Amino acid sequence: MHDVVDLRSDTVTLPTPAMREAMARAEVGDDVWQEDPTVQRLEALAAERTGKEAGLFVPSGTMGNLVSVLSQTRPGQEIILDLDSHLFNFEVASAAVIAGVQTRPIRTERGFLSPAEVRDAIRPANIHVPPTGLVCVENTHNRHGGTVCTPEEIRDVAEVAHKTGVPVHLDGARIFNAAVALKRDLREFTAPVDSVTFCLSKGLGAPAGSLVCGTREFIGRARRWRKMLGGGMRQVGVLAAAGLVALEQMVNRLAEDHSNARRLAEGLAGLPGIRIDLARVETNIVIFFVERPDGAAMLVRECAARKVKIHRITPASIRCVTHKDVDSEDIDRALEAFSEITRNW
Ligand code: TLP
Repeated sequence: MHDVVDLRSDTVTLPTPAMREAMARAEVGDDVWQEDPTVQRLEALAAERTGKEAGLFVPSGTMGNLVSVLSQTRPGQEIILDLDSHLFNFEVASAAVIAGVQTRPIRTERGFLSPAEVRDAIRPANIHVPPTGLVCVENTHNRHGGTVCTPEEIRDVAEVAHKTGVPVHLDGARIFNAAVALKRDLREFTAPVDSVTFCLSKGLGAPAGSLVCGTREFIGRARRWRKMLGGGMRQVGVLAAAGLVALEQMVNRLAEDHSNARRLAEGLAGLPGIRIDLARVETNIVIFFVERPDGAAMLVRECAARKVKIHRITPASIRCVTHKDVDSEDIDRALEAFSEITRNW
């Protein structure tokens, strides 16, 4: 039970005592000179977990995606992604501004492009058009409510892209949620793709940091781009130490967040003026619609007055994200607040 129930995002998670302990004891060195042993351990562990040759520690998921796009494409190319993807919507147009690529967003049902959609979107060799440089997949999918793409679906999409020589990047900010939800090995999700970013600072609870993984050659390029973007940090083993604890101790417990999300969603489904598709609640994200004019803003306000924080993502919809700092009593409190507010409207 917590004083404030913060369901705005899993990015609000606080480091665990084991993380703080590990951070205090971390052996460090200058990571730009590749002399930080803790960062090297984290990068090696990330590479092993994703089944890739090498890993690179970056400050954020946003930088992880950007260095991946920069390392996989050339300016003037086009990247194919889902219309609601994080990369297209919430990374400040970095792919366009910094990588100089054109984005080709495709509207999808659950956040995942089908092999046929990818095939149709890949550009033919023609003097008028930008060559396709990359296909991006986001798993789990944030704006579609934490939906999960299976390893087979990723494989089929990658097969189409690879046939025309186009690499695939996985924005796996929450890929561990996907692996835990489907009870599959992480490597099954990452094997078909050429590069992957995953985050330590969301459900896994570390204070900061993401990893980019891929071939040694790709990571070499990504390391240079990271430096250019100002992401070369020095004694950053203090952060990597928390990341190691995140990978070693915090993955399996994500199942708890998924069951809390399910309970929250089922409770919401019974309330007047709330519309929710329970079939979409597959991991730790719950998106629902408020069928009252100005209802979403009002719900955010009224919940805040009851010490429950939620996030309005459109004028009519709300996102709640469960995480390690929300327990089942907190879910009950949030549901009580929702039920009290909706009873009176
Ligand atoms: N998502 C954040 C916000 O930026 C919306 C959140 O609260 O969910 N990929 C995906 C799928 C993400 O959800 C996020 C963060 C990122 C990349 C970027 O990671 P950071 O915040 O570390 O730059």
